[in-house]
Amino acid sequence: APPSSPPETVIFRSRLPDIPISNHLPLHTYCFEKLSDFADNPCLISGTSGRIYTFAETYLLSRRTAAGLSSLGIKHGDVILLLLQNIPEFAFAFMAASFLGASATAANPFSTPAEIHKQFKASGAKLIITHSIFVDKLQTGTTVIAVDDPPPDKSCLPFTVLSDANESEISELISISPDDTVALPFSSGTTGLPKGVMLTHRSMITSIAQQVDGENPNLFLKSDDVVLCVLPLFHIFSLNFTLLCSLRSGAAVLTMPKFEIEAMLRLIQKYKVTATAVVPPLVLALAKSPLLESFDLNSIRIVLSGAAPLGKELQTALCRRLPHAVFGQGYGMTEAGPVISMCPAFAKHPTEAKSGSCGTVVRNAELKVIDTETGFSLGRNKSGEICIRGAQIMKGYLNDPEATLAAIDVEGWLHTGDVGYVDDDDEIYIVDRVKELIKFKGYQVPPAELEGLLLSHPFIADAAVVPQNDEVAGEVPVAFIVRSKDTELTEETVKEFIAKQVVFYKRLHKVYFVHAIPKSPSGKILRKELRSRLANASSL
Ligand code: 4UV
Repeated sequence: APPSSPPETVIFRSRLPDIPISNHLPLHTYCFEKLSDFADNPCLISGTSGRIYTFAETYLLSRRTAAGLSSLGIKHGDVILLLLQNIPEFAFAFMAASFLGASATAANPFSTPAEIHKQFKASGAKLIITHSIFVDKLQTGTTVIAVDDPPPDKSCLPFTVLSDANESEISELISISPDDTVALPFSSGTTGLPKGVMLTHRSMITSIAQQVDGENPNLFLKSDDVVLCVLPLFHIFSLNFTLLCSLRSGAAVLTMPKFEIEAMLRLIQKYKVTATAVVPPLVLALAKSPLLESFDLNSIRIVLSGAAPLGKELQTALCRRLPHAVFGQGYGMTEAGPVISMCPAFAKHPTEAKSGSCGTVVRNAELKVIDTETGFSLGRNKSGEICIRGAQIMKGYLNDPEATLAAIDVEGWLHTGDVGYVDDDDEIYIVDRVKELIKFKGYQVPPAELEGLLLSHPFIADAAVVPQNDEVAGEVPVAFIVRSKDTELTEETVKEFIAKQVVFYKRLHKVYFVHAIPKSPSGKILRKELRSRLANASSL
């Protein structure tokens, strides 16, 4: 054959066999399917108040919350916005939306009013659930429910309007299709602005089952596990692994509203935490903190790192400090449902995973690696763009068929924008990214959003934002800027201009003034060139 004809597609699969997955069910039915096995076990533990909700109580409160939402007019197909830190009410509200055939979109409560409003508008949300301290960030005219005592002068309702509702009033007539959206996280994907990612009942169940179902689950969680929920539930990693995989498995979830190392170690010791999801900066904090010596952390058996690349040295350093734990990585992407690969050493019958690998592709899914230039499929040990296919991936972007088509091709492959390879043992390694996305401590920073803000400044003629490597955050956003003719503009002014408008992790860390932004003939910013200028500091 001529050299240019496409080679046969090499498809990589899990080391584990496929399993039957009950993805015809609604998500809440699936998550509470084995309720009677552990009804009286702890399900949600509030790390702040110490209040414990059993599985039976969690189920009841989720249904009451659904009845309350329904009485406020929320119905099948509607969206509610959760602006919450990690607290048990997050779980009640999320499951409640599922009961109604509605969906939940969650945002970072530390976002600016403008950022929240954008997501509120784009998602078409009908109601917001938040903490009273964040009510001032919201525009009036929406139904707002505060989980704590609502401020007296504000027109918001207390959470009891939901949690005291009569669960028997949920309509029996709601018919939920597996293809209905149940979660609507926002992600910028491989390009552009944040978009609503439609994760359906089918996709979420598939993703959870790929991890915790079957005779030999890839991620073995048990009903006596206590899972620490310190990563924010508004991000898909924590929502999927910490909350939903635990609900399905009968494990308890210990919620912590914000990361603080000493408080976290105290909670791990007190509740004998057995599993936790972490991001690389948290691993760094744990590996370096002298406080670790003062606490008994021997209960921990699973530490799952994800959302950003984890250095081998860091992995080794933490392993040394937590000798009883299995430490491995998962690799995911919001649009992928989210889990793409998982450490096989977390399985009930574990197999080895090498340091630095992101594990093997999840079961009931297919993964391929393609040449970034030709799109041709690549074999083992060759780096290219990772693509994933299976029932777990998103239905598409909300109200954006064009972006959906660019993300998922006609054969059903989701193109991740991540560059990686699969080795001889089926283990996956991520080595680079061809997409625009910047990850600050695992948080998404979409360059297009910052570039849009920069271009709105009267003294800025052109701008590009790219990642710069950073020891603590992994990456930080930095800007290249072309000043408008005859204007004065300092680095500080630019940084402040952005800082006022965005959540803390999107702030610019450096501004480089240049004469022109390098672009392709079609006008695309040549980000690779800017990144290599950063790597080669003398060319700045
Ligand atoms: O869309 P997103 O913010 O989504 C995530 C989801 C991560 C995970 C990880 C393990 C799980 O078990 C799980 O449930 C969810 O981060 O960002 C997606 C991009 O983050 C980078 C990569 O560029 C993705 O496309 N990323 C995520 N995990 C890793 C990673 C990793 N382990 N190593 C390197 N990069």
